[in-house]
Amino acid sequence: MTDLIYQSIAGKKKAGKKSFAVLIDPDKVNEQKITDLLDITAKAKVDYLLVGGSLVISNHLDEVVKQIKKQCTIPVILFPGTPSQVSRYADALLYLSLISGRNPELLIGQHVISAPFVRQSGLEIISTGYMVIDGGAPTTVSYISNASPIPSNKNEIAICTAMAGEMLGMKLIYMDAGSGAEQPITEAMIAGVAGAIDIPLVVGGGITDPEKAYLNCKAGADIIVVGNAIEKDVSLIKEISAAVHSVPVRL
Ligand code: 1GP
Repeated sequence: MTDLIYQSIAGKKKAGKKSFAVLIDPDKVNEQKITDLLDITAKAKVDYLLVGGSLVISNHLDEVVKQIKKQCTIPVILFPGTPSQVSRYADALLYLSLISGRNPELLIGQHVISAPFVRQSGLEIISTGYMVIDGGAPTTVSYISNASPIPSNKNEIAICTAMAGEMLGMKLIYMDAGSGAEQPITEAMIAGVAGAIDIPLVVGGGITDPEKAYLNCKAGADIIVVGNAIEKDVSLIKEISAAVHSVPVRL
C-alpha cells in the first residue's frame, strides 16, 4: 500500500499551499454530468476529487470512479458515509472515525466490520478524525450518525477534539458543518483548531462562495471541500479554485 496521496497533501501543507477538493455525490451524477464536471475541474486546476456522501442510494460507485479515472488525472479520494462505499478503482480512502460524536459504531464499530475488505481493496488508507460542527440545520450526516455535532461557538471543544485525534495517530482532521449547512464553520474555530495541530486540516460544509473559501484558508484550513454549491452552479469551481490558490504562502 502506498501513501502517495497523503504525501502530496502533507507536502502541500509543508509548503504552505492550499488545496481545493470538489465533492461528487454519486447519487447526483450521471455519465454526462461527470464528463462536463471533469472538463471544468481540470481547467480550474482542482487538486482533489472527493467521492461519497452520507447516504448513497445508487449502486454505481464503481462506474462513477472508473469514469473519473478514465477521463482525468486528478486524484480520486473516497469520502464514505457507510462502509459499503468502497471502490478499489479510487486512489485513496478517508478512513473516517467520527471523533466529535459518542456513537461507538462510527468511532470504531463499522471499521471493525469493514476492515478486511477495506484492506483487500488495496486502496491507500488515510486515517481521518472526522468532526461534525453544528451548521445551523440538521443535516444528513448528523441524522445518520445519531450523534450531536459540536456547537458552532464551542471552539475549545473542537480544539481539544482535534488535538486528541492527532495524538491518537490520525493523519488528517476533517471539520464538516454538513452538506448544505446554513452556516459554515467560523474562521475563529478553524484558526483555533489549525493552531493546535500539525496534521493537515480539511474544512467543508456550507461553503458557497470564493470569499469564504479564501478566508477559511487564511484562517488555517489546508483543504477546502465544496459539494452542494457547485452542484447548483458549476462556474463556482473556477472561482473557488482561484481563490483558494491565491492565498499567500505562509510557512
Ligand atoms: C459535506 O463537507 C462536505 O460533507 C461539503 O459540504 O455540500 O455543503 O459543500 P457542501
